[in-house]
Amino acid sequence: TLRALIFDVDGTLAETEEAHRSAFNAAFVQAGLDWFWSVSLYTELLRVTGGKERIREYARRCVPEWLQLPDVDARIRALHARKTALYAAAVRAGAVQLRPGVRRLIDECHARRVRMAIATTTSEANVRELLDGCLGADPFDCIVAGDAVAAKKPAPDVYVAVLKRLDLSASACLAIEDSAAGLAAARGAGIATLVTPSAYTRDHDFNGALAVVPSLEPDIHFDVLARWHAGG
Ligand code: XBP
Ligand code: MG
Repeated sequence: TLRALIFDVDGTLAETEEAHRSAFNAAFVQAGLDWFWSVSLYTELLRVTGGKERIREYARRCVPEWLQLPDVDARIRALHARKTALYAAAVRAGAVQLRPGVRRLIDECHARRVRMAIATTTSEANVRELLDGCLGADPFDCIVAGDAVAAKKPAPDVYVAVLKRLDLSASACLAIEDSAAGLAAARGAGIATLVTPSAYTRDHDFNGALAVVPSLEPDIHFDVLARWHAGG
């Protein structure tokens, strides 16, 4: 039986990536860099999960000489800290909303005493900003963030950590993801996965998903997920 839903955050609970992209670009300006991530470039860069890892990947591709600076790790950390502060301010200003059906599905789980958790690549601070701003409550048993584990998605680490924190087996859970990396992470931990592609992940390959639906609304009720999860 289905005992818990495990949610991804970016792209799944909310379309956050435009706010992330704007925050990256503003951080570059503030740091005096003439870097700019367009929608099409960001679509490619998103295949590298994690903001710090994404900055490094961009530099590797487009400004390799920058990577030769002696204190490059500290520069990446500082850039990313600046980006995180800008992102938090944007979320507080109302720049992101929950995707359709998310609040309803959370309420359904709550009413049925189905447990809920978060498995994300972003930071716990970013998740808390989003929950405070969009949900006004924290219905999740646990939140496992990218920097809390050894390897980010597509590695299964965040999902393995969530299963341990919930003290549930993979077969008792269902993950909800929006990206190929997220799907690989959940599947790597043995968890059946529903995919709701987001604006930036429509072209990803979702082979191996339990189902792929454009949105949780109007059809994806908890009872539907429980039936799919049971194989019926
Ligand atoms: C989300 C990410 C994150 C966000 C930015 O992946 O890859 O890096 O884009 O957040 P997923 P940070 O939805 O698969 O968890 O800058 O805090 O990393
Ligand atoms: Mg995601």
